[in-house]
Amino acid sequence: MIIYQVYPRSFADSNNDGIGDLAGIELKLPYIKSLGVDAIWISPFFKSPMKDFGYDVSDYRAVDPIFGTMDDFKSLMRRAKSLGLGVIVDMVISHTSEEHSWFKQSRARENNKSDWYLWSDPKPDGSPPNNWVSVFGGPAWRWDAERRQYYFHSFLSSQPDLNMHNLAVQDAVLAEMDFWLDMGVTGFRFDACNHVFQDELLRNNPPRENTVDALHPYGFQVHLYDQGRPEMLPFLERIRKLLDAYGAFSLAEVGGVDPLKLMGQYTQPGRLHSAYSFALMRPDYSAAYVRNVITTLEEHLHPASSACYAMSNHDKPRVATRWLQGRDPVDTAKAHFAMLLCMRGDICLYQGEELGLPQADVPFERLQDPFGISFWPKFKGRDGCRTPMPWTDAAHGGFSTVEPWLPVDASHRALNVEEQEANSASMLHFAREMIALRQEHPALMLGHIDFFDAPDGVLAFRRHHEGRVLLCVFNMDGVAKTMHGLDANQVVRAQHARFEGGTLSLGTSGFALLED
Ligand code: TEU
Ligand code: CA
Repeated sequence: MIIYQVYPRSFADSNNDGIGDLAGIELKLPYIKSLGVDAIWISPFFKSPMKDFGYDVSDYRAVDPIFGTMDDFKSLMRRAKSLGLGVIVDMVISHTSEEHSWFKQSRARENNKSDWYLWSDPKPDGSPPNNWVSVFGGPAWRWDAERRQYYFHSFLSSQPDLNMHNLAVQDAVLAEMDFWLDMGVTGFRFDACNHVFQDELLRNNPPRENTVDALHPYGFQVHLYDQGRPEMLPFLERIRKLLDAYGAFSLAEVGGVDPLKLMGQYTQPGRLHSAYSFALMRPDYSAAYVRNVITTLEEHLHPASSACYAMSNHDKPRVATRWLQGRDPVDTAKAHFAMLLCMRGDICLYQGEELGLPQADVPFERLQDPFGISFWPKFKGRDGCRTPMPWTDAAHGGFSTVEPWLPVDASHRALNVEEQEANSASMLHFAREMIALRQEHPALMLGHIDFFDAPDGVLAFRRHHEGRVLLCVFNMDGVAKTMHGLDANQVVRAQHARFEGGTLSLGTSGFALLED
């Protein structure tokens, strides 16, 4: 499947309040369909105090008024269905908002929900039960004056973690999924899967030796006990049984210590359909790095399974900036897009990736992301990839007439959809062409992948499917490259490339898909 991720706050604003909404998404469904993708995944639009912009859910069964109503969602679903687009919703099950009624009852030890969250007594000196720290900074334990205990939070202190060891909590979460499956959704993207379980004994994490690339204290310890726990596996099997009753799809988001290994475990038969990590969203850039990610992942996957690749999302700097390396922005964005569309399994595209949008520069005064506000300027947070979609050259990129919740970057206005539609050489036209090419070549989605030797800086692999072989070669270096003796006859698609008599010459950001 090719999945297009919509970040609802920033996609399209139907009522001009500066914040995107479900009715806005519905209006733009024909645009999404025109890209040729199979489904949309909408980041959380449920009731939420928005401390983490929807990833802090206070009611899984209600639409937050900022995004519209349940009728808006039903209408969006009907339109998507008539267009043949799937709708994947985001299930945030590692934690809720502190405003969720479950947490309020748990804090008050009501309704048998006392241990629905991870509560623990302080140490004799009053300090937290162990050394766990939160992803967003500071200790992962917060003292609750009402209950007179600490509770655990992987992310913000306003996002308490559910105690998934309790089967009643698992049942409750499965019931929330059932609610959406009943409404006919295509499936779920499961948020932060590596954070769903913690060690029941609350053992201390060991310190990490190498902390040079640590952004903040989260990187100073090995997260053996607060994430990536094996208890997740039987729970995934329970989830799968429910999904199968509806023929629904599932995609895990996996971060943490050894995400590629966890992805292999999570996608074993009987568990989830697919999983993606942040491996191609890191600043690391080289053909060798990408080859290593794919090879390692393939080694971890069950022979009957596949995973999902993504280069951008609402958490990481946009790929057009992150991997630019001083080259031509449009050519480079095209080469990376083509590379992504040649990966085995599922693909996630993030809104604006089809336009080649660079990371936006959001000034400190306009920052919204609490993660960025805490760590500025060492880490500027996630707002630079969350700014509104530029639809036209109008003020605020035609997103809304009022000032939107995050500013539209001048560089984004210049890359607006309307102008790219009018220019056949644009990134947008190229993106459509590449998506169509993948949909026409089952080898690209399903084919077995094997790498072959290439000059330094060149990523070269074959995709095999039903006796056909497709060669995919990408120059990821800043200088031209030549390869000899390639076993192919014709060029399927290429950029800055010449292929003659088995010899392939690739310029900067050059690539070629060749067939025998
Ligand atoms: O992000 C998950 C996330 O931040 C982790 O993968 C983390 O980086 C890693 O495990 C650290 O080792 C998701 C959402 O995409 C993000 O927007 C939310 O803020 C977060 O979960 C909390 O819900
Ligand atoms: Ca709105």
